[in-house]
This record gives sequence, structure tokens and C-alpha cells, in this order.
Amino acid sequence: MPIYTALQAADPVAYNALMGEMKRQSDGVELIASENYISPAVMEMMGTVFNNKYSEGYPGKRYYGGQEFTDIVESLAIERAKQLFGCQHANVQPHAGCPANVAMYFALMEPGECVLGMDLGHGGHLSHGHPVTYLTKIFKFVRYKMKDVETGELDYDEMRRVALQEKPKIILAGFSAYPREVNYAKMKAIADEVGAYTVADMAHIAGLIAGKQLRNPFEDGFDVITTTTHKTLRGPRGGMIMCREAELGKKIDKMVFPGFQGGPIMQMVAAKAVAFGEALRPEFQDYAKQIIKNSKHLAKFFMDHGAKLVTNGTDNHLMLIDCVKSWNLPGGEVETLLDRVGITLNKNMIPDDTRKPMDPSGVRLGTPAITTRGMKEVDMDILGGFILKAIEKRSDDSAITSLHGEVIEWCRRFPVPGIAA
Ligand code: DSN
Repeated sequence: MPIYTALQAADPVAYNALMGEMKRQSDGVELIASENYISPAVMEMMGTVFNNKYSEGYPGKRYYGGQEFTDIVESLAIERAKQLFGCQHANVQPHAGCPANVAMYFALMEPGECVLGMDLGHGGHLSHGHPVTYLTKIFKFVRYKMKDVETGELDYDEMRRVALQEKPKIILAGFSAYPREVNYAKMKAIADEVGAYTVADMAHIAGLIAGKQLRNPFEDGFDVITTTTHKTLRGPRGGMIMCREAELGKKIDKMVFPGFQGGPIMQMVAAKAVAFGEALRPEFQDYAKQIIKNSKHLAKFFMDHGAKLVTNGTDNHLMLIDCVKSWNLPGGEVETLLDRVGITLNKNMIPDDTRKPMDPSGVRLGTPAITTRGMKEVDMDILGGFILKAIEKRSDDSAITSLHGEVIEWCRRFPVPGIAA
């Protein structure tokens, strides 16, 4: 365990909460598809004196003095991001994924203009125009869906029909709960017909693209990629916007700062540089490959045992299980039950769910975090077995308690970076 002596002395209550969280992460199985464990090197950079510095502006063009070292780390992050994703421009300052998307919308559109994005009930994201967000008061959002939820193929014909009718300024690919690969070339062809920008919000799969296991939308001519940096990309919590061509990057830069944000969170920018350096190493491609191998293996395990998966499988790091069809249980009950045995995932709507978001039919789970811990296909069988056993024994308190013990003992064999010695 790392030692936090200053924190322990200064604030025992906060220190104890940190110790509790470290134990929780170490003794539990993390299946939330958007979570991961950063490396000790990334974690070290996050807790540094770069926190103390204001750096409004960009490398070489700042509004405050004393930037010789902030310029080094931000330039490093930018150059490494460009190399990772094969593009001409990167802005590494967005504080998170939603701010990255907001800055992107305002950079590319005027109020009242339209975005054609993935239906939220079919896997899209809140920041892609959910009615509860203020974005919908400023821009118009129209939708495409899957053509067939059994295969997960997107409905490109309907996408084209809506695009011709609505003339969107942006055609947006990307999702937070969709297990299949996207045909970016088809989307680009539709966008070209109507003169729209093509943007891919790759937050969930950025690490799988950087690790060369999924298609890179820039290779199909997409204009912009937005992403978070802390999911499959395994960096610090934050966001990023990249442009295939440098010219468009100027608009993005102006909107991120001064248009939308103030000073960058420089210790996170520095930690992004470290994480991107890790992602450029060949081992990261092995990691990305193993994430997908584990995901496919676990999905097959569930299906072989009679579970119903949305789209009947996965191409990426995540899967959605229809718990009502699989086990006659709502997703929320499965989430709560698995919490009791130290396995963390989240309840999730399934396509065209008739239940409500706080009480949906499904669960979403993914393999990025457990793959970082070193788990392989053989471990997916054990993990799947734990999950099925918890469901089978859900009314038997002592069986659930003893299963929790088994899960702890098993997952302690896979050290969490930054926690285990
Ligand atoms: N909260 C993230 C997820 O779980 O997918 C997306 O913002």
C-alpha cells in the first residue's frame, strides 16, 4: 500500500475514507465498463505541484508567466495524442467528456443548428442531447437507432433519410452502451451528402482505437474525435478533442479556452502526457486486445448459460445483459445483489426498454479494469460462474456471504496497480 503519512496526520477522516476505497477496489471485481485502474506513474503525476499553476492559454501563448515546465508537459500530451490517434491537432485541456462535447458543439455550430446522433435508448450518451441537458435548449438533436437489435447493426438508411430531411451540421458517432463496431465510412458518406461535420465521441473505446484493435474514425475521414482519457485509454480523469486537420483545431482551441473553460487542470494535463506515453508502447496493444478477448469470452459464457445479451454478443469492451429475459430479474436487483458479493457493475436501460432509467431491464458490464488486473479468458469463466451462482443463490444469505469471501480471495490474486505493493 502507498503511504499517506501527511494526509493521515492532517485529516484522519478523509484518510480513512481513502483507505476504505483502496480496500474496496482491491477486494472487489470492477466491471463498470467506463472504469479502469491507472498506473502508479500516472497517479504520481496527478498528485504533483503542477496543481499549483495557472496556465490559461496554450504552450507558447499563455496569459501568465512561469510556464517553462507546463509548456513541456502540455506539448508532450498534445504530440503523443496526435501520434496515438493519427491526427494533426489535439486539445488536451477539456476537464471531462461532457465539457469536451459542449466545446465541440459550440465550436462547430451556431445556436439552433442540428446534431444527428445515436438514440439515447440505443446506447447514446447524455451529452449527445438528452432532453434533461441544457444543450437541447440551444441546439436541435435528432436521432438514429439500431436497425436490428439482434445484430446491433445501425440503421444507416434511416440515418441518411433523417440527414437529408434535417440537414444536421454534425453527424455524431459514439455511445456509452453499445457493444458493436460502427461503419464510420457509411456515416462519412452521408455527412458529405449534406455537408455535415463528422464527429466521433470515442470516450468508451479510445483505448481500443489507440491500441489498434478497433477502427479509427480518422481513417474514414472523420473530422473530430472527442473522448475522455480515463476509460479504456487508462489515463487520468479528463477529456480531449482531436481534429484530423490542424485548421479545424483552431476553432476548437478558441472554444475550449477562452470560450468555455478557464485555466487547465495542469496536473491532469501532465498525467495525460504520461498515460499517452504508456499507450504508445507495444504492450498497450496487447492490453487492448486482451480487453476484447475477455469481453467476447465472458459474453459467450453468459450466452452459453442461457443469458440474453443485447445484440447477442460484443465487438468491444462491454456487453449489455437483458436481466428480465435472462433471469426474470430487473437490472437494479442484479446490481444490488452483485454488490453484496463484491462485484460492481451498473444497471442499464436496454434498447426500447419499457422500464424506467432508475429501474431498467438490463445491466452493463465491461472488461477494461479486470484486464488491467491481469485477468484472462480462463478467469472470465470463473467470474461468470460467480455471477451465475450469486443469481441462483440470491435468497440464501449464508451462501451469498460465503460467495463474497470466495470472490475476495480470488480477486486478491490479481493486484490492483497503485494499491498492491
Ligand atoms: N459515466 C460514463 C459511463 O459510465 O459510460 C459516461 O459518461
